[in-house]
Amino acid sequence: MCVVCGCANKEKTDQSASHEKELRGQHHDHDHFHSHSHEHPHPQSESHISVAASTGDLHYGAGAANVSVPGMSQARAFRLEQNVLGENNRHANHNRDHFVEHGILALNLVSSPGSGKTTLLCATIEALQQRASGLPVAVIEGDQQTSNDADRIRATGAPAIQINTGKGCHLDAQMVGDAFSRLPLLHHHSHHANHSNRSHDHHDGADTHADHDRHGGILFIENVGNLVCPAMWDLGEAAKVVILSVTEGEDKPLKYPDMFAAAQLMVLNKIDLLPYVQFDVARCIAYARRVNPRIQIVQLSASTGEGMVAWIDWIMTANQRFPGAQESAKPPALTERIAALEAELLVLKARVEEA
Ligand SMILES: Nc1nc2c(ncn2[C@@H]2O[C@H](COP(=O)(O)OP(=O)(O)OP(=O)(O)O)[C@@H](O)[C@H]2O)c(=O)[nH]1
Ligand SMILES: [Zn+2]
Ligand SMILES: [Zn+2]
Repeated sequence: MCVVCGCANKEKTDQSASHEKELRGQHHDHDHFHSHSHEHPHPQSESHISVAASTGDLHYGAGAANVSVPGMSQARAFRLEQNVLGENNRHANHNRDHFVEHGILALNLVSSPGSGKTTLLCATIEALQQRASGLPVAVIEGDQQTSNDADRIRATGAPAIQINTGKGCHLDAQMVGDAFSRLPLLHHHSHHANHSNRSHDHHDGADTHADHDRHGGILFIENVGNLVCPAMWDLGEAAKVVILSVTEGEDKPLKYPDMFAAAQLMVLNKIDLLPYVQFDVARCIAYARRVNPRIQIVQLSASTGEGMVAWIDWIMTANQRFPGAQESAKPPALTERIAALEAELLVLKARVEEA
């Protein structure tokens, strides 16, 4: 939860700093087992923390904000999160409109670090080149540091833009919009120059999407490896795909429910390792469905290629499942054929009018 991680915005940092100052002024003594003067508030006195009577287990997500921030009230944490996410959602809606206008299917790949997102993307791009050669595919790569993953993607021939988030633990919609405007293959405009200007608004009437090329394509967004925060950030994608590898344990959907609840598809990766690890596939699927009864599941190995066909099928038919991305994933041959038929129709109409 990013209000806590400190990646939310400057207001948060400033507020936290001032709260910390206030707290530092509140030295107080008390008489339980460590009776020294100290600087932290009593957890037990906070109404948003629930304590299990039998074990003493602490649950910090029991308040209105579902999260505890040192020095910040539940109401304030809740408000702050609403402000930050509200701003993000405005950018996300803009991205979504933009993707739809370009006929692009955008998929947001989320997982813990090392589940195999980049390996899967490289294998996916190669498989798509076989299945639908000519279908534009591009990647936005998110990591805290390095451009290693974008370099791996570019080696496949697909264009990629790396976003380094610094201390940030997730991609946000504005970052994705900025990166998308720099992706040449998916983003042909007759007004490219304007895209360097953040305040440029596609929807201000004078500058509509009418001059965009609607050639379709797929945009993969590899989020920062983090099974928690990216769940709450809408990037304008058609769907979130959560990747879980069999080395991580089958209980992850229950432990990190937000991510599995937000995803339309769970890719269970590294199934080539099943003989060597203790991992109950059926139980994992049951847990995922408990959190999200509608989640779809594909089992595969990005390394060996086993199960990849089902994943590619899912991508190629995704346009039917996500309204607004109808043009996406449509093979270019089909798009060209439709354009040719429309041109023929125009000629026929003109002839009829002449007669
Ligand atoms: N055995 C096996 N190893 C895999 C598979 N997919 C990925 N790996 C390995 O898992 C490790 C991590 O893979 P990456 O593709 O870098 O994972 P990632 O999710 O992109 O990692 P981050 O970007 O750091 O979050 C690498 O050593 C891969 O070779 C698979 O299907 N089977
Ligand atoms: Zn975070
Ligand atoms: Zn990666």
